[in-house]
Amino acid sequence: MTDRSFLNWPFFEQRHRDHAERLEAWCQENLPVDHSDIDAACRKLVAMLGEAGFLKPTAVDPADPQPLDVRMLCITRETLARHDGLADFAFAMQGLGTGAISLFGTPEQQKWLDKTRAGKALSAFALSEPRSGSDVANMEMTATRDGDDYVLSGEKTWISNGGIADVYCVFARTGEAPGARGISAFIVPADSPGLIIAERIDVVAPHPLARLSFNDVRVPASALIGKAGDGFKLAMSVLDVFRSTVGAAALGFARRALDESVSRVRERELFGAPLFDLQMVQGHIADMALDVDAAALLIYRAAWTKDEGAPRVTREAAMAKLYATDRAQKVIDKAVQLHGGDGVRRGHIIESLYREIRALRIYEGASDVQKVVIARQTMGG
Ligand code: COS
Repeated sequence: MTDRSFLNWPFFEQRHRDHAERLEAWCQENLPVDHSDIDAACRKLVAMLGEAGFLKPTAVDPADPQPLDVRMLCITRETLARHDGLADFAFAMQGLGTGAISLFGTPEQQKWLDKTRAGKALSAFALSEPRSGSDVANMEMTATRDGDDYVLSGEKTWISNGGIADVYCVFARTGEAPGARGISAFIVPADSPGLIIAERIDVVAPHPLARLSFNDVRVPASALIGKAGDGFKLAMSVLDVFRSTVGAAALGFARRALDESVSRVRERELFGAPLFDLQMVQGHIADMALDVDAAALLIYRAAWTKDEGAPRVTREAAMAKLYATDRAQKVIDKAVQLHGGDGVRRGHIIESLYREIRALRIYEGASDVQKVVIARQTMGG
């Protein structure tokens, strides 16, 4: 049985605890889903989560726009990840893909949110390019003003939900200034002429992922999110919200690995006694439990700080993501060790956690970038 005592921490309000209960019960009944067709599984998960009302926290309600509840996002990701990594992915992309529209969209643009919150449209966040991942300010894709339109040309890659999304939030260079100050964000429907799925990318923990090619894709000027030239800050503001939630997903994977390991060392006998009787095994379990709790504290500190109205949580979110993803990797590696051969047996839960966790140290700001962010914030710059 997983430890859920953290829900009593003062970071939470009763609505978070109630939500966690409802979601846990739903997960036990509905997850995991069959992953044999990843695209179909993701579409199904979005529809199921939407129907059950669990996608509502991913975006603001256009009829009653309140700030995003980051604690709710984190609790949801942690819980889903503990049951099914693909369910967490499907949930997370509905939020990341629409984050810019939630935070900066006009009422007209926010009409997309009615669909994504209901699970009737899938969204994606298109920031990275073949030659600019960590160095966002160096992106090459262009959006050129042409009368009442913008024309987008270039490539985006590593785009989660690429190939199955209905709408993309795309960042491109509009040239107001060099570097970070000359980038803008656009809403691009997937069926826009000239938008091509150039390549589907297969990774160790499969999920829909693609390289996209924009061949003179024309969008109306009304597709611009926020002001022209503000795209970099807008992307960073979205990542400020969603980076803590990546940490929360890692926390869910780590908690599952810990839970499985606790059962394993209780049940498995070695040298005539339970595995847990070995002090070296007790050391592993202690390290894992400590890493899980410390990660949870950083994640829910960041989420609470944002929910309390802090305009930026760049430092807190970077710490939460860096620590939770790096430590979850270690927790899961220990779980593999404690499970012996089963830990690497294809299809075993620990084997799938081992594959799932790795990408989280790379996407939405690699661990190395988080260190740069934390160091700069600590130095006051
Ligand atoms: N919120 C709001 N504004 C922010 C911000 C944030 N979190 N972070 C930076 N800004 C602002 C800065 O204040 C600065 O504004 P001014 O020009 O008015 O001074 C501007 O944005 C540029 O910031 P900075 O100089 O720090 O930009 P850098 O090019 O040095 O970028 C890093 C710094 C590396 C931190 C940034 O590019 C980054 O986070 N990279 C990782 C991106 C990522 O997550 N990629 C994965 C894609 S999603 S899977």
